[in-house]
Amino acid sequence: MKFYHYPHCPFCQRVRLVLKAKNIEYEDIPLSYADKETPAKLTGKKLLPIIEFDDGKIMGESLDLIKELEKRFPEPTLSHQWIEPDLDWASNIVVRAPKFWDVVLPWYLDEFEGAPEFDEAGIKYFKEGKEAKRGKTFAEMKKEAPTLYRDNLIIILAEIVDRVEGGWIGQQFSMADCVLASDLSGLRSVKKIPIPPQIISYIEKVEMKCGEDLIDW
Ligand SMILES: N[C@@H](CCC(=O)N[C@@H](CS)C(=O)NCC(=O)O)C(=O)O
Repeated sequence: MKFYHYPHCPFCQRVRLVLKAKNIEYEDIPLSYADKETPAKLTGKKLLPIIEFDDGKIMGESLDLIKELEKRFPEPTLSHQWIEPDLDWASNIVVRAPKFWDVVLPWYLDEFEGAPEFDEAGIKYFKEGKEAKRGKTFAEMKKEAPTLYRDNLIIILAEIVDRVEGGWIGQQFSMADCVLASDLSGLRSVKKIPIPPQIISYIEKVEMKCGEDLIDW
Protein backbone atom coordinates (compact mmCIF):
# COMPACT_ATOMS: atom_id res chain seq x y z
CA MET A 1 0.00 0.00 0.00
CA LYS A 2 1.27 3.47 -0.84
CA PHE A 3 0.38 6.55 1.23
CA TYR A 4 0.83 9.89 -0.54
CA HIS A 5 0.66 12.82 1.86
CA TYR A 6 1.86 16.17 3.12
CA PRO A 7 3.21 15.39 6.60
CA HIS A 8 1.73 18.50 8.27
CA CYS A 9 -1.61 18.63 6.47
CA PRO A 10 -4.39 17.81 8.96
CA PHE A 11 -6.37 15.74 6.43
CA CYS A 12 -3.27 13.65 5.76
CA GLN A 13 -2.40 13.43 9.44
CA ARG A 14 -5.75 11.93 10.43
CA VAL A 15 -5.16 9.09 7.96
CA ARG A 16 -1.56 8.68 9.16
CA LEU A 17 -2.73 8.38 12.78
CA VAL A 18 -5.20 5.66 11.78
CA LEU A 19 -2.53 3.79 9.79
CA LYS A 20 -0.21 3.92 12.83
CA ALA A 21 -2.89 3.07 15.40
CA LYS A 22 -3.71 -0.03 13.39
CA ASN A 23 -0.05 -0.96 12.83
CA ILE A 24 -0.59 -1.09 9.09
CA GLU A 25 2.53 -1.39 6.97
CA TYR A 26 2.71 1.07 4.11
CA GLU A 27 5.09 2.81 1.77
CA ASP A 28 5.42 6.38 2.92
CA ILE A 29 5.40 8.91 0.05
CA PRO A 30 5.52 12.52 1.23
CA LEU A 31 5.10 15.03 -1.59
CA SER A 32 6.05 18.66 -2.07
CA TYR A 33 3.12 21.08 -2.32
CA ALA A 34 4.53 22.01 -5.71
CA ASP A 35 4.19 18.47 -7.10
CA LYS A 36 1.02 18.69 -9.17
CA GLU A 37 1.79 15.77 -11.41
CA THR A 38 1.80 12.86 -8.95
CA PRO A 39 -1.68 13.39 -7.43
CA ALA A 40 -3.11 14.35 -10.82
CA LYS A 41 -1.91 11.04 -12.28
CA LEU A 42 -3.43 9.08 -9.40
CA THR A 43 -6.87 10.63 -8.98
CA GLY A 44 -7.03 13.48 -11.48
CA LYS A 45 -7.06 16.01 -8.61
CA LYS A 46 -4.26 17.85 -6.84
CA LEU A 47 -5.52 16.86 -3.44
CA LEU A 48 -3.87 14.71 -0.78
CA PRO A 49 -4.07 12.34 1.08
CA ILE A 50 -4.25 9.49 -1.42
CA ILE A 51 -3.83 5.75 -0.80
CA GLU A 52 -3.00 3.25 -3.50
CA PHE A 53 -4.05 -0.13 -2.08
CA ASP A 54 -2.22 -3.34 -3.00
CA ASP A 55 -5.26 -4.53 -5.00
CA GLY A 56 -4.89 -1.47 -7.25
CA LYS A 57 -7.71 0.62 -5.75
CA ILE A 58 -6.75 4.30 -5.54
CA MET A 59 -8.67 6.55 -3.17
CA GLY A 60 -8.61 10.07 -1.81
CA GLU A 61 -10.73 11.91 0.79
CA SER A 62 -9.52 11.48 4.34
CA LEU A 63 -12.81 10.42 5.95
CA ASP A 64 -13.49 7.85 3.23
CA LEU A 65 -9.94 6.59 3.67
CA ILE A 66 -10.14 6.05 7.42
CA LYS A 67 -13.44 4.19 6.98
CA GLU A 68 -11.90 2.07 4.21
CA LEU A 69 -8.90 1.28 6.45
CA GLU A 70 -11.29 0.21 9.21
CA LYS A 71 -13.02 -2.15 6.75
CA ARG A 72 -9.82 -3.65 5.43
CA PHE A 73 -7.98 -3.75 8.76
CA PRO A 74 -10.68 -4.16 11.43
CA GLU A 75 -8.29 -4.86 14.33
CA PRO A 76 -7.78 -2.95 16.54
CA THR A 77 -11.09 -1.29 15.91
CA LEU A 78 -11.27 2.52 15.89
CA SER A 79 -14.96 2.47 15.12
CA HIS A 80 -17.77 1.95 17.61
CA GLN A 81 -21.54 1.90 17.56
CA TRP A 82 -21.58 5.60 18.48
CA ILE A 83 -18.92 6.65 15.96
CA GLU A 84 -20.99 8.58 13.38
CA PRO A 85 -22.12 11.49 15.63
CA ASP A 86 -18.65 11.70 17.20
CA LEU A 87 -16.93 11.66 13.83
CA ASP A 88 -19.33 14.30 12.61
CA TRP A 89 -18.61 16.49 15.65
CA ALA A 90 -14.84 15.97 15.32
CA SER A 91 -14.69 16.75 11.63
CA ASN A 92 -16.83 19.88 11.97
CA ILE A 93 -15.68 21.52 15.16
CA VAL A 94 -12.79 23.41 13.58
CA VAL A 95 -14.91 24.27 10.54
CA ARG A 96 -17.30 26.01 12.94
CA ALA A 97 -14.52 28.44 13.96
CA PRO A 98 -14.52 30.46 10.72
CA LYS A 99 -11.00 31.88 11.05
CA PHE A 100 -9.28 28.84 12.52
CA TRP A 101 -6.92 28.36 9.59
CA ASP A 102 -6.15 32.10 9.29
CA VAL A 103 -4.79 31.90 12.84
CA VAL A 104 -2.83 28.67 12.33
CA LEU A 105 -1.49 28.64 8.76
CA PRO A 106 0.83 31.68 8.73
CA TRP A 107 3.16 30.00 11.28
CA TYR A 108 3.57 26.74 9.36
CA LEU A 109 6.54 27.77 7.25
CA ASP A 110 8.54 28.91 10.29
CA GLU A 111 7.69 25.84 12.29
CA PHE A 112 7.98 23.10 9.68
CA GLU A 113 10.96 24.39 7.74
CA GLY A 114 12.75 21.55 5.96
CA ALA A 115 9.70 19.23 5.95
CA PRO A 116 9.20 17.34 2.65
CA GLU A 117 6.15 19.34 1.56
CA PHE A 118 8.03 22.59 2.16
CA ASP A 119 10.95 22.37 -0.24
CA GLU A 120 11.71 25.64 -2.02
CA ALA A 121 9.02 25.24 -4.67
CA GLY A 122 6.57 23.87 -2.07
CA ILE A 123 7.03 26.92 0.17
CA LYS A 124 6.36 29.26 -2.75
CA TYR A 125 3.26 27.33 -3.83
CA PHE A 126 1.88 27.14 -0.28
CA LYS A 127 2.53 30.78 0.62
CA GLU A 128 1.24 32.23 -2.63
CA GLY A 129 -1.85 30.02 -2.65
CA LYS A 130 -2.86 30.63 0.96
CA GLU A 131 -2.16 34.36 0.81
CA ALA A 132 -4.08 34.78 -2.47
CA LYS A 133 -7.06 32.85 -1.10
CA ARG A 134 -7.24 35.10 1.95
CA GLY A 135 -6.18 38.36 0.31
CA LYS A 136 -3.58 38.90 3.06
CA THR A 137 0.10 38.15 3.56
CA PHE A 138 1.23 35.71 6.24
CA ALA A 139 2.82 38.70 8.05
CA GLU A 140 -0.58 40.43 8.16
CA MET A 141 -2.30 37.24 9.31
CA LYS A 142 0.23 36.84 12.12
CA LYS A 143 -0.55 40.35 13.35
CA GLU A 144 -4.29 39.67 13.28
CA ALA A 145 -3.97 36.26 14.93
CA PRO A 146 -4.53 37.35 18.57
CA THR A 147 -7.75 39.21 17.67
CA LEU A 148 -9.03 36.40 15.48
CA TYR A 149 -8.20 33.95 18.25
CA ARG A 150 -10.14 35.98 20.82
CA ASP A 151 -13.16 36.54 18.56
CA ASN A 152 -13.45 33.18 16.82
CA LEU A 153 -11.45 30.42 18.43
CA ILE A 154 -11.67 30.72 22.22
CA ILE A 155 -15.28 29.59 22.38
CA ILE A 156 -14.67 26.58 20.15
CA LEU A 157 -11.55 25.56 22.06
CA ALA A 158 -13.51 25.76 25.31
CA GLU A 159 -16.09 23.37 23.81
CA ILE A 160 -13.29 20.99 22.83
CA VAL A 161 -11.66 21.15 26.27
CA ASP A 162 -15.00 20.38 27.85
CA ARG A 163 -15.51 17.38 25.61
CA VAL A 164 -12.06 15.77 25.82
CA GLU A 165 -10.83 16.70 29.27
CA GLY A 166 -9.87 13.57 31.12
CA GLY A 167 -10.68 11.26 28.24
CA TRP A 168 -11.48 10.76 24.59
CA ILE A 169 -14.27 12.25 22.47
CA GLY A 170 -16.38 9.16 23.04
CA GLN A 171 -16.23 6.42 25.66
CA GLN A 172 -13.10 4.95 24.07
CA PHE A 173 -10.31 6.06 21.78
CA SER A 174 -11.64 6.16 18.21
CA MET A 175 -11.04 7.44 14.70
CA ALA A 176 -12.80 10.65 15.80
CA ASP A 177 -9.84 11.36 18.10
CA CYS A 178 -7.45 10.88 15.16
CA VAL A 179 -9.46 13.46 13.20
CA LEU A 180 -9.66 16.02 16.00
CA ALA A 181 -6.03 15.75 17.14
CA SER A 182 -4.84 16.26 13.57
CA ASP A 183 -7.01 19.33 13.07
CA LEU A 184 -5.70 20.78 16.33
CA SER A 185 -2.05 19.86 15.87
CA GLY A 186 -1.18 23.02 13.90
CA LEU A 187 -2.18 25.16 16.90
CA ARG A 188 1.08 24.12 18.53
CA SER A 189 2.96 26.18 15.95
CA VAL A 190 1.07 29.39 16.75
CA LYS A 191 3.26 31.74 18.74
CA LYS A 192 2.19 34.38 21.22
CA ILE A 193 -1.28 32.92 21.77
CA PRO A 194 -2.17 31.06 24.95
CA ILE A 195 -3.48 27.75 23.60
CA PRO A 196 -5.24 25.90 26.46
CA PRO A 197 -2.81 23.35 27.94
CA GLN A 198 -5.58 20.73 27.96
CA ILE A 199 -5.66 20.93 24.15
CA ILE A 200 -1.91 20.31 23.92
CA SER A 201 -2.14 17.39 26.40
CA TYR A 202 -5.01 15.89 24.40
CA ILE A 203 -3.07 15.99 21.12
CA GLU A 204 -0.05 14.42 22.84
CA LYS A 205 -2.25 11.71 24.33
CA VAL A 206 -3.61 10.81 20.89
CA GLU A 207 -0.09 10.82 19.42
CA MET A 208 1.09 8.51 22.18
CA LYS A 209 -1.87 6.16 21.68
CA CYS A 210 -1.04 5.93 17.95
CA GLY A 211 2.72 5.85 18.46
CA GLU A 212 3.19 8.76 16.08
CA ASP A 213 4.60 12.27 16.36
CA LEU A 214 2.74 14.77 14.18
CA ILE A 215 5.34 17.53 14.41
CA ASP A 216 8.69 15.80 13.99
CA TRP A 217 7.75 13.77 11.03
N1 LIG B 1 -11.66 16.83 1.63
C1 LIG B 1 -10.27 16.49 1.48
C2 LIG B 1 -9.45 17.71 1.71
C3 LIG B 1 -7.97 17.46 1.54
C4 LIG B 1 -7.19 18.75 1.38
O1 LIG B 1 -7.74 19.86 1.43
N2 LIG B 1 -5.89 18.60 1.18
C5 LIG B 1 -5.05 19.75 0.92
C6 LIG B 1 -3.83 19.71 1.78
S1 LIG B 1 -4.12 20.23 3.43
C7 LIG B 1 -4.53 19.69 -0.49
O2 LIG B 1 -4.19 18.64 -0.99
N3 LIG B 1 -4.45 20.85 -1.14
C8 LIG B 1 -3.94 20.94 -2.47
C9 LIG B 1 -3.25 22.23 -2.70
O3 LIG B 1 -3.19 23.05 -1.78
O4 LIG B 1 -2.75 22.39 -3.79
C10 LIG B 1 -9.93 15.36 2.47
O5 LIG B 1 -10.58 15.29 3.53
O6 LIG B 1 -9.04 14.55 2.17
